[in-house]
Amino acid sequence: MNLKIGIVGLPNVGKSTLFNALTNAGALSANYPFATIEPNVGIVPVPDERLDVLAKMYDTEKIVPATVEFVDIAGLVAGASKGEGLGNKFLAHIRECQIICHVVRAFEDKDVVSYEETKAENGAPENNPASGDNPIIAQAVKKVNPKHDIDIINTELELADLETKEKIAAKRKKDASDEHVPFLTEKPVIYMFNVDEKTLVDDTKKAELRKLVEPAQAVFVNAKLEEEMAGMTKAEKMEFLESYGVKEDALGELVKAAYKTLGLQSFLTAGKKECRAWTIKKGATAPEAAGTIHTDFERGFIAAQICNYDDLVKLGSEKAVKEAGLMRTEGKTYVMREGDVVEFKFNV
Ligand SMILES: Nc1nc2c(ncn2[C@@H]2O[C@H](COP(=O)(O)OP(=O)(O)OP(=O)(O)O)[C@@H](O)[C@H]2O)c(=O)[nH]1
Ligand SMILES: [Mg+2]
Repeated sequence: MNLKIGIVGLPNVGKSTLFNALTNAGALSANYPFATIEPNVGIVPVPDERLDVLAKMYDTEKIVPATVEFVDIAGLVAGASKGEGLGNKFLAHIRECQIICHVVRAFEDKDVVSYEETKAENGAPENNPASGDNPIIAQAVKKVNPKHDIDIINTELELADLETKEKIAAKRKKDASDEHVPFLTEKPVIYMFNVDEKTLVDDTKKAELRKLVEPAQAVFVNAKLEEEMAGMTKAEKMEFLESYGVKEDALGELVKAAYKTLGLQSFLTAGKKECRAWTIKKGATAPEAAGTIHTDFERGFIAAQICNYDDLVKLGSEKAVKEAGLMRTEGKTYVMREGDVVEFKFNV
């Protein structure tokens, strides 16, 4: 099972800058709304230092991390479902994701225009409260306004689902077959606030933003800083971030939040040939975990030989773990735990 995260948000909030930083893929990020037209897709390894430790211990030839896939689409605007902006056709790419990362601009930079701001300046279409018709409102939307921005996107996601429901209803009249439709509003959301350096370490301000989206999880990043780290080694990145008082990069933060929101955990396999991390649901049983490696492993499951990663590292080898009586043989009903290092016995 691989994690797939869809990035949504208003135009020019830093989605592509972030996508680039997350994937180092070099997607076009530019200071004009709708810089992104086609969706960008990038697959990156889930950071997991345990794999390096295991690889050393087992003198492993290959490390295979779990992966996470990011989808960056064009910015949505108020009225997207009616074709405003680039419309919402790119949302289809988000339907296949397990989770939505909603990027919200919370950084101040008068040089970076917000879409609502351009619209206000150009005079705006009717029925738009954030319009230039009213100078006071136009003034107000020029200020960074996360709550307002979040509401716009959430409304567009709801409208997109309504549209889908109508389409299904129309189709059902002809064809009764029940199809599973992954509605956008049913997907869990993580809010990623793109903040400036100051806010990054301002706990009061962060608490305020967090409150806007509770009970959803909020993460705070500075897309600009993340972008500057492209090409740095992990150690250099951490040193750079620490100089800003930050302990984790955007990828780490987001993946952690996604695992938590989706109730995921990982288990590890280790050997001479490869060390690998696998993603499973919390509460998955040993045969289900085996099934993520190969369906035959699940069908022919006999037992799992399991030790805890921390024990393994403390004692230094599998042999030592066995001698200490900490290697367990678990059966079909065993519920997997985070950090289990596993070898499956199966029969096909
Ligand atoms: N000051 C500052 N500028 C940023 C930050 N993040 C992004 N920008 C700038 O904002 C502009 C827009 O960034 P993009 O990443 O292209 O925005 P987007 O959300 O992908 O926009 P669309 O694809 O048009 O929807 C670029 O000029 C970025 O350099 C940030 O954290 N701080
Ligand atoms: Mg973009």
